[in-house]
Amino acid sequence: MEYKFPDGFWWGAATSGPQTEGRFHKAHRSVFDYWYDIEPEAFFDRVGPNVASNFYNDYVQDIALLKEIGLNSVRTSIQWTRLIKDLEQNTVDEEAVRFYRAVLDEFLRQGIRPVINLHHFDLPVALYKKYGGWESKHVVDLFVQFATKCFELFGDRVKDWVTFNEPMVVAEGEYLYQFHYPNLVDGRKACQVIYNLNLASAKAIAAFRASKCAASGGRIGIVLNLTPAYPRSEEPADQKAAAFAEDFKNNAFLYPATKGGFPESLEKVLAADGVLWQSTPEELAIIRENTVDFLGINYYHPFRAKARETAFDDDSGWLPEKYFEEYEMPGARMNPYRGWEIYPQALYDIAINVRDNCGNIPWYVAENGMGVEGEERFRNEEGFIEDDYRIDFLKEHLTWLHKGIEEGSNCFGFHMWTPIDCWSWKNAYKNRYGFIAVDLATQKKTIKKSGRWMHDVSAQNGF
Ligand code: BGP
Repeated sequence: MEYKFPDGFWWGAATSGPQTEGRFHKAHRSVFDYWYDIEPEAFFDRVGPNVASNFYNDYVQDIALLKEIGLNSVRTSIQWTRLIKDLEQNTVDEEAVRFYRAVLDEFLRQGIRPVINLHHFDLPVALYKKYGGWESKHVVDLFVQFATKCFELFGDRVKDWVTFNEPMVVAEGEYLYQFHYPNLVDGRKACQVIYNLNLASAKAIAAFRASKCAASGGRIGIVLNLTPAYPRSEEPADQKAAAFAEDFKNNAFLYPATKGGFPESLEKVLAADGVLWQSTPEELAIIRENTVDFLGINYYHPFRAKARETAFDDDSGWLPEKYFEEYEMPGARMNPYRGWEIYPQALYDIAINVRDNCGNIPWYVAENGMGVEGEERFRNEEGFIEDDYRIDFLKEHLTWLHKGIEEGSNCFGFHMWTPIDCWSWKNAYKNRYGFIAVDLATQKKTIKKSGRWMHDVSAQNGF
C-alpha cells in the first residue's frame, strides 16, 4: 500500500434529502420542488425531484448497499420541508419524525456514522414568497427554530451536525447566476444573503451549544464549497482579481466560520461600492462567538481569474465580476460532461490553507467526485459499470490530500459525492456520480467498480 491515512479516517460519501428521498408525504415544497412544478422544462429530460432515488421507500436496502461498499460514515440532510408542519410555529410532522428516526437507526445498526446536514438548497418556497427567503432575518430565526428541533429530536442518534451545505451556492444560484429559483440577478441582495446565511449558521451553532447535544459529545460544523482562485499570471492586476475572487467566493464563508468575522478586504470594497450587508453589533458578536467545531470542504474545481479585459457593465447593478473575469486557461483538463476543470492539486492547496490560515481546524473532504454522462455504456457482461475513470480521479485527489495530511493538515476524512446516483438539481440524472448506479425505470441499484474499490480502500485505510 502506498498511501495510508490517519487512524479512524472517515471513508464515506455524501448526499442530501432533496436529492434522494423523493417528495413522498412531504408537508411543504422547497424552492426546487416549486420550480419543477411551474417549469419542468428547465430540468434535464424534464426529470424532477418527485421520486429521486426513492430513498424514502428504499432506505433499508440502500443503507445495506452502503455497508456493502465499506462506507464508515455518510452525510445526508433532514429536509425542513418534510420535518416541519407549521413553519411559523415550528410544529413537527410525526410521520417525518418516524422516518428520520428509522433512517438514523438503520445507519447505526449497520455501523455507519450519520453526518446530518440541516440545509441543502431546500428552503421552503413559502418562506421565499412571504419574506424573500434568505434575504430576511426572520427566516434566519425560523431556520434556527427548525435546527433546534432537529437537535432535540435526533441528538441522541447524531453526533456530527452540519448547519449548511455550500451556502455560497445559495447566493450564487438564487441571486447571481440563475441556477436556483427564483433565478434573480441582484448583487446587492446576494451580499445580504451571504451575511444572513453566515448569521443563520452562527445562531444555529449557538443553539446547538445550548442544547443537550453539545454536552453529550456532539459537534457541529459547516460544509463549504471552496474553489481556490488562481491568477492567470504574476501580473499585479491578475493577482488582485484573484484575491477579490478568493475573498468573495471562499473567504466570505470560510472566515466567519473559522475566525468569527468577515475578511476586512472584502468589507472595504463592498462598503465603498455601497453594497455592504446590513448588520448589527449584536449579530456580529454572535458570529464572532460561534465559530465551527469542524469544517467540511467540498472541492470539485478551481477558479481561474484574470483582471477584467472589458469594461464592467453596471446596467444590471453591482456584481462581483466588477473585479475579475473568469480565465479560461488553455489546455485545462476538463470534465466535459460537467464543464468543470479537473485539478487535483487544489486539494493539497486547500489542506495547506486550512492548516496555515484557519488555525489548522479539524476538517474533512465533504464532497469530491466526478459526474459522467451515459455511464451505461460502461456496463460489462457481469452487469456492473466499470468506472475506472472515477477510481483514477479519486486516487489522484487522494494522493494530493495525503500529501497535505503528511505535512500536518488536520484532515479526518474523505466523502465522495455521492453514494448512490442521485438527482442533481437542474441536471437531474444527466451526470451520474455514485459508487452505486440507479436504473431510473426500475429503481434497481447495482454497485459500480468504484464501489468495490472503495470497499478495499476503507478496509485497508488507504490504497
Ligand atoms: C454540489 C452539491 C451537491 C451536488 C454536487 C454535484 O455543489 O452540494 O448537491 O449536486 O455539487 O453537482 P451537480 O449536481 O450540479 O452536478
